[in-house]
Amino acid sequence: MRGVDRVFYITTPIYYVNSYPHLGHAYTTIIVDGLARYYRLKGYKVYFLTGTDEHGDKILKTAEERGKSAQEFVDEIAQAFRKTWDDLGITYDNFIRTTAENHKATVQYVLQTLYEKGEFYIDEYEGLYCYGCERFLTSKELDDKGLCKDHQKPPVKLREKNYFFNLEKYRSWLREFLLKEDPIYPRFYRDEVLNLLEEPLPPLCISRPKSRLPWGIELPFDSNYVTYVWFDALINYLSGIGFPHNPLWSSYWVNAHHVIAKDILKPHAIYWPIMLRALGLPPYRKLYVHGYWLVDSLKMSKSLGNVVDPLELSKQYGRDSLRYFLFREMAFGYDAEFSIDQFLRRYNSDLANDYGNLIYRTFNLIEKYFDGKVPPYSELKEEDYKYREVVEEAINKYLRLFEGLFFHQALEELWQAIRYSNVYIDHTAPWKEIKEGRADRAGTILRNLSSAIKAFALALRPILPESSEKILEFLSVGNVDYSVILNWDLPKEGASVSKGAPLFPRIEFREKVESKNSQGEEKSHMERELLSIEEFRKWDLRIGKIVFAEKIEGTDKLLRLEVLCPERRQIVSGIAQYYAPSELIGREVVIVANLKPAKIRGVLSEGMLLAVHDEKGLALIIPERETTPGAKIS
Ligand code: ME8
Repeated sequence: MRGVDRVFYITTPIYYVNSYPHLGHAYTTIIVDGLARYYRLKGYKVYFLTGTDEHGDKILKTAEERGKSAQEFVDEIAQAFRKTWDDLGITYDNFIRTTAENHKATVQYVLQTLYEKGEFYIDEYEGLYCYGCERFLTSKELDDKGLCKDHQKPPVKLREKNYFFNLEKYRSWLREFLLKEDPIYPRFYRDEVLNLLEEPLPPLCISRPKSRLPWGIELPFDSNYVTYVWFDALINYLSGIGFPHNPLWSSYWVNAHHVIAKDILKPHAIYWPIMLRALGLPPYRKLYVHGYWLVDSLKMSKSLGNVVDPLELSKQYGRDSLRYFLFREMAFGYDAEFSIDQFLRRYNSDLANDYGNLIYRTFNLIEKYFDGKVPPYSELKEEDYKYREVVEEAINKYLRLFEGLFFHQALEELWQAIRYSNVYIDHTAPWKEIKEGRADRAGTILRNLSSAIKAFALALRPILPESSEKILEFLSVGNVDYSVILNWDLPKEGASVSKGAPLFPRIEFREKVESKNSQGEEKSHMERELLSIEEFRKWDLRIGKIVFAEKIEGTDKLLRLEVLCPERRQIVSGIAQYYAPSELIGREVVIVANLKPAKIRGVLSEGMLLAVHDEKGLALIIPERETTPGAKIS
């Protein structure tokens, strides 16, 4: 492999210090942390940069409002960001602040170099200036009332002499770079930028008169001006690795990756590559762009006052639970909705029910029947090989998908194998083997499971670092990397196993349930049709365990399910738009067991699954803990 491929440089945006960190900031930082951990596990030399953006008018104004000096104010909030990342266990290598001397020196070096190359010109310009955006706006950036679309405030007419950077000169190069190198992911964001590049690029005003805005980095060639906050901020990606004087910078820069949300696509996809090109430096390798976290369909942001505090969530439910939710719930590139109910639902179903249970059951059986030592393998049976195949396929898919930033799909694949593990343990029933005197058979099953659990824990180390570490410790596996992920001889025979405390105890919570009539008013008992207990008793409701699921060809709503109840029966269910077949295997659901069999699209259906349907979509009814297939519900 070439040298460049063994280093991995990754950055978050540097966040404005006009407010405290919220879940949106934490998302980007946690995703970058996950990627940094992943590449470290693959043996790369990783450099992870984050930090704070501390200049500009907005920050000066906020400091004044709080009765503080600008420096005092930025010190305080920068410290809050750093503390949040430390408390969340973020493994950054450097925290850059734009008010630090080394950053200022790099910005001035870049400004001077570009000035000497003749990239800037001075001009008198009259335009509409938005103090929120801290720049002149074009007519396209105003709404029909003449307000700034982002800030919903009228821009101010300003006439000023300033320095400008001719971006248009680089437009055709940028188009070619975006098309040839394909650096922006997901690709629809690249296409959005290509669309902007259809028209000439207006010059970028890179200065602000000091008389109007003193809080910035002085232009080295004209002390009457400071530089534009974005020009200053983007350069953090170079100053953070020691550009230009520390020779290390170039070894990292060759494999640079930036992660941002879509709000700051334009400066990263247009200004930044052009600045690098003008400097004579290669552009970044990849720009990864994610969507917004929304609350009740609105972007989570300080100005809307709908922010969620990531530290509170992690204190209450654990850092790993927060990380799991963020990786699992957002399809990278698209918006996702945050709600505490969904957070807890995800936690209970995936972490407490599927993963936590599997670990606890397996380790408990080893403690109980094998004296807490990994048992030896005896002869492996067909079902054991089949199980290994399912695990190997899921792990390979997971790693591929993770690397491509398809995090939610990666986790879905892995969970398919985790759920299947619970089916494997149920079917092979090692406790029964023990009781019937076949301890060697039980040992083989439990060793197979322990090795799969090691693979899951290792695979999940970038996402669930703390619990993975604990699980590997419980298995006496130690600090291993991805090279042993599918080694079925690890953990070693005879190694100690302890079950420890449950890693993800279930959290009881009450979901908000609405019961309203068509006028939106609460329904009274009288308005509802009432059933007698005899009528209710006619319903044969039972627990069914889904052991097979597939889409019915030629339909987009229907799935064919095979359910243990306790006998195996076939059910056709209209839930294909809400659940992938792989998500369902191993799940326990509630079924109506005494419905007359019927044919749906020619396929026999012997029962019905119960589910709720609300404004968020459809959710299956599942028992609160693992139960027995066929158990009656009353
Ligand atoms: O733009 N959903 O800083 P900023 C998801 N200083 N991510 C969100 C989010 C949300 N609701 N809200 C914020 C700046 N973010 C500049 C950047 S970089 C050279 C300069 C995250 O404090 C997301 O990463 O406004 C977004 O791009 C960033 O915070 C904006 O942070």
